[in-house]
Amino acid sequence: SGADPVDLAEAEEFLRLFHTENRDAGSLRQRLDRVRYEVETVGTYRHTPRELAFGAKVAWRNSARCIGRLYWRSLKVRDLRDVHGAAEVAAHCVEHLRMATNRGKIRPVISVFPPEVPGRPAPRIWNEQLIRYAGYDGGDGAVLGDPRAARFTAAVANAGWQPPARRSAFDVLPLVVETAEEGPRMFALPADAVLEVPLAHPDLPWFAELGLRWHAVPVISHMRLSIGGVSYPAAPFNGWYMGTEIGARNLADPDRYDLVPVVAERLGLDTSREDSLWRDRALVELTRAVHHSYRRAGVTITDHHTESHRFLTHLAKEEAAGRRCPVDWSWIVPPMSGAQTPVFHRYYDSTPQRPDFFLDDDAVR
Ligand code: HEM
Ligand code: NRG
Repeated sequence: SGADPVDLAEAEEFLRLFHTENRDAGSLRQRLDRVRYEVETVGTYRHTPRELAFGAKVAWRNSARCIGRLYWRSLKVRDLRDVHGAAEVAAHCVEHLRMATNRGKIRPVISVFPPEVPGRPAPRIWNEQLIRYAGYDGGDGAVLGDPRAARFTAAVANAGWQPPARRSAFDVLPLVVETAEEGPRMFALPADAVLEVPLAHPDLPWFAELGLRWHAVPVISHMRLSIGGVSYPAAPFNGWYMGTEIGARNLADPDRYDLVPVVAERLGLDTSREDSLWRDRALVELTRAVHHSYRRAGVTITDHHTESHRFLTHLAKEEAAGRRCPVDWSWIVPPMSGAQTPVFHRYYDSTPQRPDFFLDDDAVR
C-alpha cells in the first residue's frame, strides 16, 4: 500500500510558511513549481534538508499539549529518510538514545525516518516510547511493572521476547520495528544506552528502600510527524522530563504504579479519611524524590513552576512574532498545584496549526 497522494494545498501552505520565516531560502515560486510537478507525477515530494529541519521544529512549536516549547529552535533534527531496514532503524534509535542522553545533560533530538509515500510503506515503530517498562499481567488484575504497557508486553512476549529470569517492576521492553518487507522485528536495547535514575528522597531515608527508579529520557515514538502534507510515521523525539510527569503521574496514577497509598502508609498519614489530604501529601513527597534524584544523578529535569513561567514567556514571544500558538489548557496545567502556576489563570487559543504531531491509533500499545 503506502500513502494517499500529497494534498497540494497543504504543501503550498507549508512552503509559504518556510519562505516567510526563512527569507534567505531562495525563490518560493520556483520551489512551488517544482513541488507541484513532483506531486503531479509521483504523488509526493521530497523536503529539502532545511525544510525538514524547519518542519520538525515548527511541529514542536505547534504541539498544543507541550509546556516545553520555549526552546523549539534548539531541536536537533536527524535526517534518516534513507534508512529502510528494520535493523538499521533500530540501530539509529539506539544512536538517538545515546545522543539525546549525553550522559545526563539531555539534548532535544528528533530522528526522522522515511515518509509514507504512494507505493512504498514507511517503517513503523510499535513502542509508544523508545524506553518503557514492561507490565506483567498476573491475570488476577494485579500487574507487576507498568500497567500501561501490559498489552504491549503481552504482544512482545507472544512474539518471543524473553523477560529477565527475575522479573521486576522496571524491565526495559524491546524495540519493535515493522517494515513491509520484513514484518515486525524485535530488538533489545543495549543496557548502556538506557540511563536510569534510582529514586531516593532528600530527607526520608526509607524512600530508597522502595527500590523505585525511572529512565532519564522520554522518547515519544508513536506520533506521526506531518509536514506540508507529507507524513513521517516514525519520527521519535525527546526533550527532558518535568518532575510531575514521573512523580505525580507515572508513579502515582491508580492505573499506573499506584504508589500514593504505599508512600502515605510509610509517611504514617491518616488514610482513613480523605480530608487528611494524605493523597496530596504523598504526591508531593514522591515528586520531591524525583527532583532530588535526577539532580543528584546529574540528569536534566525541570519543575512545573519554572516551566509554567517559561511557557508564558514562549507565548509572549510567539505573539510578538505575530504567530498563533495553539494551547490545550487541560494538558498544559500541571497535574499538581495547578493554580499555583500562572498557566492556570487564563484562556488560550486552541486552534490547531501545522506542521504538527499526531497520534495514530493503529499501533499495539
Ligand atoms: C507533551 C514537557 C520537549 C512535543 C509534553 C508534556 C510535558 C512536556 C510536561 C505533557 C506530557 C503528559 O502530560 O503526559 C516537555 C519538556 C521538554 C519537551 C520539559 C523539554 C525540552 C518536547 C519536544 C517535542 C515535544 C522536543 C517534539 C519535538 C510534545 C508533544 C506532546 C508533549 C507532541 C504531546 C504528547 C501526547 O499527546 O501524548 N511535553 N516537552 N516536547 N510534548 Fe513536550
Ligand atoms: N508523560 C510522558 C512523556 C510525555 C512527553 N513529555 C516530555 N516530552 N517531557 C512520560 O513518559 O511520563 N519530551 O519530549 O521531553
